Amino acid sequence: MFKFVCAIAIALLGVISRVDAHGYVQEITLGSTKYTGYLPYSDPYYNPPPQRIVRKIPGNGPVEDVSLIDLQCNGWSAGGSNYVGSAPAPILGRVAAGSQVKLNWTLWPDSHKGPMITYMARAPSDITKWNPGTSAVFFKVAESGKDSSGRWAAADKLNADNGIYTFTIPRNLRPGQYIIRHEILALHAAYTYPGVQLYPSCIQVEVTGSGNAFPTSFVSFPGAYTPNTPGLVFDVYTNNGAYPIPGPAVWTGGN
Ligand SMILES: *[C@@H]1O[C@H](CO)[C@@H](O)[C@H](O)[C@H]1NC(C)=O
Ligand SMILES: [Cu+2]
Repeated sequence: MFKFVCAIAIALLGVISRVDAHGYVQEITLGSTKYTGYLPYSDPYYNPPPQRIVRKIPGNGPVEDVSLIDLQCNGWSAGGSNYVGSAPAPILGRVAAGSQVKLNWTLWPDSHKGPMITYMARAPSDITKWNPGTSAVFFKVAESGKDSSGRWAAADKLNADNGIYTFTIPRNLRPGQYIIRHEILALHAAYTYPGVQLYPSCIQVEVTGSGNAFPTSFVSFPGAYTPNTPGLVFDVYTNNGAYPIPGPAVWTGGN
């Protein structure tokens, strides 16, 4: 159904700029512990709502304006009083530096090709009360774009891995409370800007360990991307060349 609907949407591109569908992270595995993600179509209907380690998202749709605060942790500025972008989640997960994090995405449409990018930001104090605003606090810890045989992180590799994306918390990262800001950029309409669809979300974790490494340069969300950032405009249908993944270089100091 998803694929069918999206195929139609693609066929109509140029007529329709806002297409359907999409997704979000429904489950997080930190080391060997599983956490349910924030489920936008059921969590809000429980009283009390289930406590999640993921900041609220309004649904499975994209952020398309990179100047909005929505780009930080997903959100919905247009929702007025329903605005949920970056509101802290009540709890946090626990993960040892150097261990793997697995993010389980809902079924991702094959047509929605693009990179998968992961940032972290260290909370200065209690993460359940921290909102980074427009401060430059994020550093990139992982990225995956298009490989030399033309396979994209999303959806080619993601779907080959049963919807599971994996990255590693830098081994020597200083312990503390961190936001993991993870996103897919879907490029099926990104031959011009606006067009790119960004699907960010923020997971709250306590990183444990005894490392003492920390990056020295940071970006903000919004701020890290502009309409002119390489990789935000890219024609996936005709451009067989290399894809420049948006944002700063991956910080490798912890590895
Ligand atoms: C991803 O999460 C869903 C929902 O919890 C679950 O049904 C599915 O088995 C998970 N996928 C994998 C590969 O673990
Ligand atoms: Cu779609």
